[in-house]
Amino acid sequence: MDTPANDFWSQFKDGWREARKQMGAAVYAAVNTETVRLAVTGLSRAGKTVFITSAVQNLLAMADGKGSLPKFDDHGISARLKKLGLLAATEDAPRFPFETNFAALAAAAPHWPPRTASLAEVAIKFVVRRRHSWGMDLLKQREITAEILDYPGEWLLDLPMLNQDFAAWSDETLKRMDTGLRVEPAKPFFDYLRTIDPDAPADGDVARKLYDLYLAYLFDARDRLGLRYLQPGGFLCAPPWPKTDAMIFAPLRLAPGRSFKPGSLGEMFRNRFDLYRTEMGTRFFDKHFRRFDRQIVLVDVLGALHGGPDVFEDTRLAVSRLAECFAYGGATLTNPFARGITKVMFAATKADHVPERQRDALQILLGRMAGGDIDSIREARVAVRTGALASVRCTIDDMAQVDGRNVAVVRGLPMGRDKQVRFYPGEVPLKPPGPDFWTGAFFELPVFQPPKLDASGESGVPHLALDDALFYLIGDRL
Ligand SMILES: Nc1nc2c(ncn2[C@@H]2O[C@H](COP(=O)(O)OP(=O)(O)OP(=O)(O)O)[C@@H](O)[C@H]2O)c(=O)[nH]1
Ligand SMILES: [Mg+2]
Repeated sequence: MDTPANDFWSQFKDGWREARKQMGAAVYAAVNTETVRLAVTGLSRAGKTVFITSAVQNLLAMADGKGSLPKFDDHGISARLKKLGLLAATEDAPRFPFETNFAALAAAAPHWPPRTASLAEVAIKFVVRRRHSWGMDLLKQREITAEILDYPGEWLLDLPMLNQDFAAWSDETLKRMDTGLRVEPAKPFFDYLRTIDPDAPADGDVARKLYDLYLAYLFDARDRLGLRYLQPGGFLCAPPWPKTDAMIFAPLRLAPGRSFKPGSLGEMFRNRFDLYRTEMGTRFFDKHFRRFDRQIVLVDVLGALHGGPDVFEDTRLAVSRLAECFAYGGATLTNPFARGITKVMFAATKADHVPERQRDALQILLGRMAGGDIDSIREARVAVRTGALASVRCTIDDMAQVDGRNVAVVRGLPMGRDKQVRFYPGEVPLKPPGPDFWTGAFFELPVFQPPKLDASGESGVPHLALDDALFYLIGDRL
């Protein structure tokens, strides 16, 4: 019979059951869930998007027992993996278009995913059986979420700008524009700049013309000459905020230590530069980069060798400036890498362009390009290593006769051709090369077609040492 006392008692029991359930869920979450955040860093065209696409597909295939990431099998991770899946987008960033990127690689006519135009994130949830559960149900399994961010490589080079004022940035930028390969595309900008007085009253038309000429130089240097150290990155690839007139500025020639007249062009550009830095700092680096605890810095070392001495030096400078940011992160207030990074890996990408013997050379060369910077990162007690990898292996190793000698080459299908060819890419130097190197044999670097993939993705994507990199970066958390 229902009495008020019985009623009270059953409500109390329901409430208690619900509270226990919630407490259990909270304890489970506290003990068994964690997140590892991996930043895939690299200049434009370094191979970030392809790396993430191949990593995700190979993790999915590994979870299906396809042995696509042997290092994870060797360390028993695949055997302990109970479930792996992609999570929906969060409100922080749009979801990485993994399915579309993979569909491009696995199409009947395989092609590469397009340049990245804005940021996107993919989160992968792993459910793994614990090694030891000490007989407790609560400790049987853990859930680890790996968050990976993709973004246009151009933005990355705004990082060194965060610590510079307008005068220092202008000075450095104009000096760089006045040397080597840059001189020629920068000429129209310099010709106009010479006619400008930074102290003259701000004039919208002059500002716009300077900006347009500077922008034309940036695009020409990137697209025709393959240069990479180009700032601000948000000029080459729209930044993550609505574009306004405040983004119209360019470097100016300034006498050291001099301040601008109020209302002058110089003052206007300085204010806009400061606003740009603040926006890039808060909307991209602070919001997205600060949260990362693992970093992989992808470097197209072969592309840099192929591009010649200026492109190589450009890449070396960029690697070194980025490495500085990891090493001295704690010292600078505005540094987005200041917090929490515990592991960094520098990896030379597209290693399938060279035969096996040369892949070690590629890794050594990259280590020497970063040089002392890697030591400083270590001194800052961050684990760091180098590697050479191909996210999508498009070639196989072969032999060919070059100048009457038998040499190791790679064989693959260049994009748009119908027959495979053998490629002898030249010798990868073990350290940043001197002038003699550049007068020698041309270092070839064709764009290979991705291999035919099974469109369901079940068997994963062939790669070189992608498992080493992923295992180093997140294996310990699994
Ligand atoms: N052969 C080969 N080519 C690769 C590999 N990874 C990348 N590439 C080539 O490099 C190009 C650039 O790769 P992406 O992953 O789009 O580069 P990204 O760093 O995302 O470039 P942005 O989006 O412009 O910043 C691809 O279109 C391929 O031509 C690889 O593992 N092997
Ligand atoms: Mg990309």
